Amino acid sequence: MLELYNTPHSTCSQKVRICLLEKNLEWTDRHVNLATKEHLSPEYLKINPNGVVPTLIHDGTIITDSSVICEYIDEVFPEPALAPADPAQKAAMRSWLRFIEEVPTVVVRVPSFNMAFLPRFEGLSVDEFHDQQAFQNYTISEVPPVS
Ligand SMILES: N[C@@H](CCC(=O)N[C@@H](CS)C(=O)NCC(=O)O)C(=O)O
Repeated sequence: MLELYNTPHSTCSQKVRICLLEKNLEWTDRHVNLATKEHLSPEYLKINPNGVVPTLIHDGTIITDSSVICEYIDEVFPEPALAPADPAQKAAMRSWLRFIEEVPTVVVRVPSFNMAFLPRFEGLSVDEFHDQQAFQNYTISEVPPVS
């Protein structure tokens, strides 16, 4: 069974959904609501201590990080192959994956944050801002260690 914890507008989630679609795989959509900070809940942090989407659970095995998930899916479900077999071409594919992670994903984070999250903080005092944030109801010791 494939379960994808993801968010519709998240580009990292979209990457994995495209991969699942290309493979014609059946998967269960586990919607994570970033607006209500579900990704920072103790339950979600147990499966992804980084507190980000997406996370794949395949028959109980947890895989995090969108590019790692895509490569995992491609290896476990080899047909149709998405990654090239040739090592040099595979290296080029990985360069593009890394470029996407390090350049456009990072660049889009600022306007995304400004549009999606900043309005929620407007007019809050520092104390109100702290009260509104995650981790307010549980201590850091409850966050599971990265294994
Ligand atoms: N390197 C990670 C990045 C994941 C990531 O940053 N996800 C974003 C959505 S695209 C997220 O969950 N953001 C929530 C937050 O930062 O609070 C991946 O590719 O899976």
